[in-house]
Amino acid sequence: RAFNSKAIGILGVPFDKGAGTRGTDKGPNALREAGLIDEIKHISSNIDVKDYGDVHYELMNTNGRKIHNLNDLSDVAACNKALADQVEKIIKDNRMPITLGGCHSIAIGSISGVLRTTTPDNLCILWVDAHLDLNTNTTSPTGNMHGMPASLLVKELRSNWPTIPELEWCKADLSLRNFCWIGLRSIDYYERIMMEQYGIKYFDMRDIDRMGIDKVTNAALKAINPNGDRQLHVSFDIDSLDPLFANSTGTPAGAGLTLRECLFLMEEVHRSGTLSSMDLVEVNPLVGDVRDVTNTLNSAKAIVCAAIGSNRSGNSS
Ligand code: 5AB
Ligand code: MN
Ligand code: MN
Ligand code: MN
Repeated sequence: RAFNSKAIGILGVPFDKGAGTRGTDKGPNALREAGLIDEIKHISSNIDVKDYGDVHYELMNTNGRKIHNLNDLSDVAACNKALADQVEKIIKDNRMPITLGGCHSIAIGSISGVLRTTTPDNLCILWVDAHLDLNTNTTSPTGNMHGMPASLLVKELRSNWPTIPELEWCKADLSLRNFCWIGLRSIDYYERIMMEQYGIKYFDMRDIDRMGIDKVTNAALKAINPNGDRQLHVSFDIDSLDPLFANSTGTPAGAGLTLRECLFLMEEVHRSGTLSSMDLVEVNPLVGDVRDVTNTLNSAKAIVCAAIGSNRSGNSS
């Protein structure tokens, strides 16, 4: 398997219905208009990037049975189903998929697509976020599905979910043991209980204060990929950053990661040689003023570029 492929596939997911705030559907085009694709091309001469455009979806023909506390379930389910097909296709084209959100509910389709090309044991997930995103419809205080993607992807929580006909296609059965979170600082009551119950691996902002980002990064990668033989998916929520660097997002949380910490993290991810797919989510160009939006887009572009080889020490090829 080719890790750290120089061939990249960019996929826009203009979708905001998993969030309580409108506007993440404007994320992909804002990133393109800010020059993301050109910046990727400039990282090195042997990078090959293809823009697959945006995911489109049509609502499924279901009887529309309402399920408790899942806002806009039909849209979330249909969008993610179409997204999973596209991600699978990009990987079969021998490219590394990078999905541009979109709200974080799109990790359901993105990771499901990856799982059609590998086994659950072979895949590990680094979830960079202020939030845990591990709610179910019974624990969520909001019903917003961008706070639930991780729990729909893991087998340990399968029995906590009702049968959801529109998500029947989502067969992801990753283990929570293959997940590690970085950047946490806003955790719901029931999420905290689940963290303890399942012994979830994480490095929250307190850990980063104590250990520093270097030790945290390497401990996180080691925790989910001890022998370095698994492929890595990074699900990067822009709200992991401090609002100073990424204010244009719907659920900001103060006292977060600096851009420098995030660049270091993603440079290390690249150096690990294990990155095989990535999401960059929750950029919302409708939040804040022009300066906030520019700032947020610049941070997002730098994070994507660092993940695929842009290095602050310089690039020589
Ligand atoms: B994001 C909250 N935990 O479930 C919930 O931005 C916020 O993808 C979720 O991390 C934030 O609604 C979801 C209160
Ligand atoms: Mn978040
Ligand atoms: Mn998130
Ligand atoms: Mn958010």
